[in-house]
Amino acid sequence: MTPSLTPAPRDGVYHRACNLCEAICGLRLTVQGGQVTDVRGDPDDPLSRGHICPKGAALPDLHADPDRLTTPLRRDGDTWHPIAWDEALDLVARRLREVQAAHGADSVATFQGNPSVHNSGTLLTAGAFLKALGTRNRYSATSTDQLPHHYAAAEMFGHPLLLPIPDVDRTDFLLMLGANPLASNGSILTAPGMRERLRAIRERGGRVVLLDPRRTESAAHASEYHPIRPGSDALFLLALLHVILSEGLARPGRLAGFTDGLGDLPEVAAPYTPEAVEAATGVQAATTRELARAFARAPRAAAYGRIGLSVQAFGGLCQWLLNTLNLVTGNLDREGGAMFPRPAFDLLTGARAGQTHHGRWHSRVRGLPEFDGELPNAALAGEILTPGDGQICALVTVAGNPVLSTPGGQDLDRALSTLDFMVSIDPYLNETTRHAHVILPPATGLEVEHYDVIFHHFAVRTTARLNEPVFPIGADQRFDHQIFAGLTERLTGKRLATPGERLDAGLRHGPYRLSLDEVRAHPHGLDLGPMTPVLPARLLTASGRVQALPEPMRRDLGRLHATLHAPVPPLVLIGRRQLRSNNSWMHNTPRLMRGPDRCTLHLNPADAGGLRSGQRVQVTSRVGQVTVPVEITGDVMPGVASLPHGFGHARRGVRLQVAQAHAGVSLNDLTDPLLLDELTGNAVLNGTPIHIQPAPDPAGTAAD
Ligand SMILES: Nc1nc2c(c(=O)[nH]1)N[C@H]1C(S)=C(S)[C@@H](COP(=O)(O)OP(=O)(O)OC[C@H]3O[C@@H](n4cnc5c(=O)[nH]c(N)nc54)[C@H](O)[C@@H]3O)O[C@H]1N2
Ligand SMILES: Nc1nc2c(c(=O)[nH]1)N[C@H]1C(S)=C(S)[C@@H](COP(=O)(O)OP(=O)(O)OC[C@H]3O[C@@H](n4cnc5c(=O)[nH]c(N)nc54)[C@H](O)[C@@H]3O)O[C@H]1N2
Ligand code: SF4
Ligand SMILES: [Mo]
Repeated sequence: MTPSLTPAPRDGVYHRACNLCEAICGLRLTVQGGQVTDVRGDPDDPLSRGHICPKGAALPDLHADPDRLTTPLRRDGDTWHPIAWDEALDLVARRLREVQAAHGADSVATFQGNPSVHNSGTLLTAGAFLKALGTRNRYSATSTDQLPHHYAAAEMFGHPLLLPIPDVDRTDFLLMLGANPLASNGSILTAPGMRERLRAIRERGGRVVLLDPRRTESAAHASEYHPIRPGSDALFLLALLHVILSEGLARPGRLAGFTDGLGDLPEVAAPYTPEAVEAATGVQAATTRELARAFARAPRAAAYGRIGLSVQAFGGLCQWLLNTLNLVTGNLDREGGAMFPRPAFDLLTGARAGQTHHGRWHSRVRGLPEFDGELPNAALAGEILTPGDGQICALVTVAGNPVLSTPGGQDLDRALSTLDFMVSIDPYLNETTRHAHVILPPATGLEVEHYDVIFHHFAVRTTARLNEPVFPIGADQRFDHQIFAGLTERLTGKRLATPGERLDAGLRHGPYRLSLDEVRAHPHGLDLGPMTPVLPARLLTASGRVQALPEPMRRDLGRLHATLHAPVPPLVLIGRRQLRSNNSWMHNTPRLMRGPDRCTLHLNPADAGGLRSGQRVQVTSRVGQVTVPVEITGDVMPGVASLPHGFGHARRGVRLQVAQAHAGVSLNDLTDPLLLDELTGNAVLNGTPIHIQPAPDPAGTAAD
């Protein structure tokens, strides 16, 4: 079916931020003859200062994409029929209520994916709809991403969003683990143009140290790079802490006046000498010792770790330890250290101590605890497939593609085909939404008015920017917020506040007492200055004090200690983000897919056996098997292989022509849903034990 043509934009120059990733770069778009003829970085954006990446330039392509859906679709067997919006919303509300009436409120599950935080309309309205459903089966990308950051923040500072952000523009020492901002453009670190920001640290005499199992694109812009064994970072961080504490290098300064638990840290770190962790981490003891001393002595230093430290078995401990390193060296809440942004729309306005909960309920099958109202998404397939009271019979997905993005994706793929009802609010017919009975496709990208509610909370500089739409929408299109308002009204009879009303109220009550109109009047963004210290006033712990050694972390150390002498699997698999990719989507954009296929397995020469680059290999894990071309490279350390996530588009019924031509395989057909960071419930997506063998020769001439 051909999508309806969306109306052409007016000619002119538009300024708005790219909403594809956390860098939120200001863009300058020129429209001539109804076409976007030029996209470049906006040099007047006070945060991004002209930065742009290839994805930002490809943003207008979404609108020309013939596979993008604009009208609701209803599935009848394998056939999709367009239906009218009112009919679609009525049908969805009725079916969800029917399932809940028959099987209970929790029989409907919800999954919210990554772009729902990149669209303020979705962010500010989806919650009310999900709440109206009243289900405890809520899932989101959080538990395959940054749950350990939130967990550590809640335990130490009292709120999941009190996330310390490395003040990269003023630091003298950036210690970075498991992050690749040159490919990802930064995460829980909104600092567009990290290449220049890293160069500036080096040019002012500072030091950038990177630890990663792979010599990444970011390694080239660091002062030094050290390989580290996947999943061993908590041991390494404890060894740093041990050196700092045992050599009298700790100087928490002002923070000591409102921090509990500092006195217990030396004993906790005692077993983890650099020598004791050397074998497990692969980092030489002398290196660890030198790094600890230099970090502690640097005038201003920040320790930062992202996905690589989060989607692993000790994610919660890693994020606690990073915060603790910053804390004991006096770098927390200090310029050039790790600081807490205070954005103009501040989600902490009105927050009270003790509101975050953990373990109030548990998943039915595996007994996994909720965190802040959500269950680990590694549990979702099992909850659908396991019969009994409380089984999930219906699913709502919002801006997510969990078949490709969650561990053991092929189980979920199978599970989704058994549901009584599924609805996806998503502009594409992809690996997940193909299982839906109804797809409600929202307007997206440059069509949407957007304010970055979330990412200003992670930004190295406080700015505020309202992004006006470039493309008008057609009469048959709807925004996410209209879809959620329509569904909520049908379920509750209540009208939802519009995103504009919510934004205006939030800005007025925020720390700068702005209004939406004031922000709108600054099309390049309003500059509100650098981060400033906010503790102890911003703390939301019950005690009103920082907790340096939360009890759940102390307890979890036993689990970590057991790994010190555990056998190391011969080969483990990690992920690989790529600049021209965006999780599981944007693979349908021809200009981003040019060049050789990128879904390849990187393997160190020491692990290659007789394999040659280009040869196809079977990769097998406990849960699955895929066949991919191999690339032999010294960039991954021995014993580690790497494969990008978000591919695997060859599934039947998917409507993504370009992506299907570069289908690749899904990394998450290999990741194991049984492996979790037991402390937080986050999925373990890196460090998966695998073995490889040459793929059988298609011509049948292979030895076996
Ligand atoms: N093995 C492995 N797995 C991973 C990761 C990894 O590093 N390794 N990374 C994890 C991380 S960090 C994340 S965040 C997740 C991401 O995984 P998901 O949260 O599942 O998100 P995406 O794969 O980005 O899929 C986004 C979906 O949103 C739709 N969409 C785009 N724009 C809009 C919009 O404006 N409105 C609506 N309603 N829908 C929209 C797209 O069509 C697409 O279907 O993957 C995780 N999975
Ligand atoms: N181009 C592009 N940009 C993106 C995305 C995308 O898909 N494409 N996704 C966006 C999203 S949703 C997110 S959450 C961010 C993520 O942002 P980042 O975390 O910066 O992204 P990654 O490139 O996955 O970096 C993680 C690094 O951890 C390393 N690693 C893996 N296992 C371990 C380990 O056990 N220990 C250590 N020390 N390192 C390890 C990997 O080799 C990798 O280099 O990126 C965002 N930006
Ligand atoms: S870095 Fe991120 S926000 Fe900036 S242009 Fe690229 S995708 Fe968009
Ligand atoms: Mo993410």
